[in-house]
Amino acid sequence: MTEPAIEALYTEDRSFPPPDEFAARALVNDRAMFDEADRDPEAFWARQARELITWFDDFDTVCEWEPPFAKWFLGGTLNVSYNCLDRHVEAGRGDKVAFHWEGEPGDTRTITYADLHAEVCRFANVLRDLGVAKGDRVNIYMPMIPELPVAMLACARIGAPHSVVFGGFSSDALADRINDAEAKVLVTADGGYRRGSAVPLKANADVALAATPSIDSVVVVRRTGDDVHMEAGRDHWYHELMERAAPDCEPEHLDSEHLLYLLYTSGTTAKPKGIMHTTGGYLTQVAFTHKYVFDLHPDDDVYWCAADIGWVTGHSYIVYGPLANGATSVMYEGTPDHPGRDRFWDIIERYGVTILYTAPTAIRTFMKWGTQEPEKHDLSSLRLLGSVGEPINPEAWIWYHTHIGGGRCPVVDTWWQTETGAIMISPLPGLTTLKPGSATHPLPGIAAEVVDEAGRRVEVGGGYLTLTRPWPSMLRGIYGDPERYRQTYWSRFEGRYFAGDGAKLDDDGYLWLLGRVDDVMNVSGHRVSTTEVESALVDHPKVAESAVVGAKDDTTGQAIIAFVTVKGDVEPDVALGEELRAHVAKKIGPISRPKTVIFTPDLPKTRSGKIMRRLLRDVAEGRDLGDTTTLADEAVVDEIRERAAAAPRDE
Ligand code: 7RM
Repeated sequence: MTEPAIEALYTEDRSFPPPDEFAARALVNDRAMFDEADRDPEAFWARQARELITWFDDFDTVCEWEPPFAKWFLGGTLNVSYNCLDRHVEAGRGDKVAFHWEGEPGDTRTITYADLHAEVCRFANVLRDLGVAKGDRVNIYMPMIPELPVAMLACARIGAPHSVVFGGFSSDALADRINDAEAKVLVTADGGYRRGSAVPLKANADVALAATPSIDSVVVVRRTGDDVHMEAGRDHWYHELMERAAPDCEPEHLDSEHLLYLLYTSGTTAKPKGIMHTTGGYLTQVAFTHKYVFDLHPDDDVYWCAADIGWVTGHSYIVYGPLANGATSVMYEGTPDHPGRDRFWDIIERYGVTILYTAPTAIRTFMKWGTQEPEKHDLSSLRLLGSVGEPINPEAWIWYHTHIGGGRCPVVDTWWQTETGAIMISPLPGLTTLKPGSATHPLPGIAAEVVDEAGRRVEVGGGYLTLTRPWPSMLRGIYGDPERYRQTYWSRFEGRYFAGDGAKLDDDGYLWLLGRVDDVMNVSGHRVSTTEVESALVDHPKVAESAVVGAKDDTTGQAIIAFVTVKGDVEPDVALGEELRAHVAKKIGPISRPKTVIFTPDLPKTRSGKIMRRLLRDVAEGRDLGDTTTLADEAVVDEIRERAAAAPRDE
């Protein structure tokens, strides 16, 4: 027997079949779609592409695969903005609400498909008037206001790839991304609201613009009304340009492989990678997954994806998927704790949200805040819950299911990446029996396998998660660097896309994501996943959230250091630390017992909410902090460092 790449230690026995009433109404409640896709995956995707998308010209080739480069639906032409807007208006659904938008201060706007269509056509003309032609890149640096999807869809309409940079990023990050894309126009706003104050986006952009020679024009949306510098000849107010623009704009007929957007993923140290997504395959898979994973009934559902559009989750599941499917969505500008910690539950009650899609980091924060917050509101409109971004620990899953879903809503744990473009591994809520903490199975048409160090398939147990077949919404490359694309994703295992994540298969063939393989700990020769130890900690009734790291240790190679955040009313002390160490040993075995437990009010996270274990490893090993540019809140780390210095150690 060779040592497993990652050990499988945690067992979870609870399971949840789809409730009868849910299954009865669900779009998918039998295996026909899986059978069809197994028989002929390309024919399956071709059917989805023709059913879900309107093509100007039908395609003649489903997939051209010259590893590692794929092209989908060749010969086909289409327009994403036509699919998201015109065809719904033409079908008489112009009055249907596309977005119930809510600003953080409490201002609201109701935007129908007809409204959105009109605004997008005008803004597409604005961009053309500024000299943007098909193929030119447009950068977008905006708060979560309706003009953000308008700008994206206007780009899509004229075939100008967009590059959205999350509004929380710094001037430097913005400048790097503008320069890599050589964008011609920047669309931004004076500012946006976050946790009660205005974020000065235009002022940040001005700093970036000093070092971005490709930018000819800047369009500024007035959101906060704060004074901003406007550079004569370069900067223009959105509302002034819109007033002068022509109202009608024919959508470009674009090849299926036309570049739709770039989205930069920040590697921890290296230069950000411009992930390329194209038109036909991307739209097909986001529409497909949005419809079937969320069991969308567009006439009844009010759908809310509580991510930021600056991340891929927002691109695929706030903008392109829901609009392609003609859904009614909620879009919210701000944070979940403004003005109170019940803002999400208040929004759900007021709009009658039926489907909620959010991240484990948010769920664990809600756990920390306590059940009294959701209990203030009527959440009975909810019928389905989703999770994305990190592994969801079984206890967080149960909390979400019980306290938000009232025990009646299936929870779909959806695994995917910026690079995959759309959901890859997920339950189908009317069919799949759920296990809390498992993303369950690859979707129809998707092929995933767990392999060992040598790339041999693992049937049961832990290893590396790989994808073995091209999929329609896969990244087409890294902008300007095909070699880095090959190297990063296709070189570790021959003929396989390697995602960087560990995973295990249980006895029933369910997939469990185990976190990034870079974070796997080596304790006395045992390869222990961070996720499993964290799940064992979160299993304790007093724990809300935890992050564990392996720190160098003379005896065991690495020792497990646990950073723990407790629930709202708990006072952590030395005895609780001991209790937690014992709890982990009992739950998943003595090898995984943390050497030290450090209590901390918060954990360091990226701006999209993922725990930054790398920083905690630096703290645990007493090093200077590495790169903190993607850290959401710098003060958190100082606080943790002080607590780490004071924590009792088990030598
Ligand atoms: C959508 C998104 C991708 C990384 C991915 C994983 C982690 C995302 C899950 C998950 C376990 C999940 N794109 N991840 N979803 N891990 N279960 N359901 O997050 O590019 O920003 O991140 O996120 O490590 O590789 S992303």
